[in-house]
Amino acid sequence: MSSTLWHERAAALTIDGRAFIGGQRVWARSEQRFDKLSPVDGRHLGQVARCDGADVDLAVAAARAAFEDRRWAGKSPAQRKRVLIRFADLVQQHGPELALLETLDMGKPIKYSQSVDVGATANCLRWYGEAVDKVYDQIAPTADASLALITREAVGVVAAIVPWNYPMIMAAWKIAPALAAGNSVVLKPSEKSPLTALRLAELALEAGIPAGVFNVLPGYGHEAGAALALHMDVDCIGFTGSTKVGKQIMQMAGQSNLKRAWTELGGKSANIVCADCPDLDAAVAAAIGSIYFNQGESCNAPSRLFVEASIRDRFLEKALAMMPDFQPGDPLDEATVMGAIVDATQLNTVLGYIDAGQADGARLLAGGAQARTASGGFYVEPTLFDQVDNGMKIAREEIFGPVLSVLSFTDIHDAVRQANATPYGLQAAVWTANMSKAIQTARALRAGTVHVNQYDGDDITVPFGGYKQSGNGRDKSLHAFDKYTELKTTWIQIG
Ligand code: TXE
Repeated sequence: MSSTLWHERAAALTIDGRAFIGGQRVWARSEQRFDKLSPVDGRHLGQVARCDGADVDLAVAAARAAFEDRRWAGKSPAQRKRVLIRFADLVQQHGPELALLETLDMGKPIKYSQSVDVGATANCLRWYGEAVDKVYDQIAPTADASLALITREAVGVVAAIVPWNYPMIMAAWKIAPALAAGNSVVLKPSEKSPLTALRLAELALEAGIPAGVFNVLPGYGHEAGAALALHMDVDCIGFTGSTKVGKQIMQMAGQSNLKRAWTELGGKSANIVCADCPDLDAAVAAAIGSIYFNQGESCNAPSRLFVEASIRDRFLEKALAMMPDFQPGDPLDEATVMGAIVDATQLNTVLGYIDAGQADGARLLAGGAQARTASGGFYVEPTLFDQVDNGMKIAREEIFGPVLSVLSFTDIHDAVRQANATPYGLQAAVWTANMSKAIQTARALRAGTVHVNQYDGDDITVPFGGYKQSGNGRDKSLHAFDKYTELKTTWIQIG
């Protein structure tokens, strides 16, 4: 579709910013609303309900009532499967509308909203639907006179708090396994990107998920988010966001009802390219493509690039040749690969880090400034720093923007030591043709996912999550069911 057509569709959009509680669209009890502006060009998209503790009470009560009367939990796994697959089909059918909402709401290119975000969301819902009637319970190997059944049961009311970088996908990673397992869910999207979550709730109802089972509360973190994390009747919370707020979530879980708390947090992932890398062009393309994808607003972005000193010049030459491909453009143009930064606050954060990199003595090789477009909005040039030291602020802290730091090394053990010298542990990569070096390095890297000779391996079948302060628990794969189910042992005397 041409960018003119996308712009026409955008102009014709009407936004419904009301919350979704008990199957109904409602404004916040307080009547408070906030304005949602688009980072694409600053346009006013509409008003959104500013939910707080009173709305959280209503949504949790609706979710609890739905769980207790077993209108969803009581359905057979095969019935829940059929509904989730219908939900996935509806997401796909409404793909262009959802993609447009996602792009206008948080700025990513329409090309990726359609191919990545809509596709991965539908796939995630379908996969957990397909999976749930293939998971068996167990019988423990106890003595003859008794039978001990080990069964999985839904936890109950699950709160999901998600960020703005992949609003639909992050929601799907939580709600798909939670709903498949029979839980009721209250989802709080980020205040920076609440629109697709609200549409997902309508599509879920249309697919046959009963009213009350899936509720969506837009609002601020310190209001709706904190009220959910502190709620005494929420059994489990699944959170993706910053490490700072992740720590608060764990504290709030502990200070309230010790709800199960699962966190997927920040990263400062290391990408190590050795001189014996089997395909330098592929390594350059992956390093550059992965850091600038989604404007760098990805928790697993390989933001620290360690290049072996003997190939550094060649690597940088090839990397710089790729930079023009990543210049930001109109997110509603399907040719654009780098869109807008989510809002003015994040833009200033990214620009602040670029200033810090220069002040600390890193060498700015490309970008380094805000990119101005005719339409306004928030854009940053793809930025590349060389001669970065692992102790510099840009190498230590998660920037969440299109900024790559290049560090060099001469000894793989030193590269691994530096790669691990971070509080984060989400992802890492090593490029080498020497398989024993690759495996030894992969073992030594303290990260939830390690790539060898690639960076973008991703599939719903593999767990996603971090070591250390990148969080606990895992999204995706069958392992996600561990977060949203309780194990029950039932002893039966058979004498
Ligand atoms: O995240 P927050 P923000 C990192 C990234 C980014 C920084 C800030 O470095 O620059 O975090 O982003 C809700 N109680 N990541 O401010 O604040 C909030 O409303 C309960 C990494 O957007 O962590 C939103 O729904 N909830 C990350 C969600 O938490 C609270 C993705 C995430 O917001 C809350 C996003 C509170 N007190 C940001 N405060 C990743 N790893 O993918 C906020 N929230």
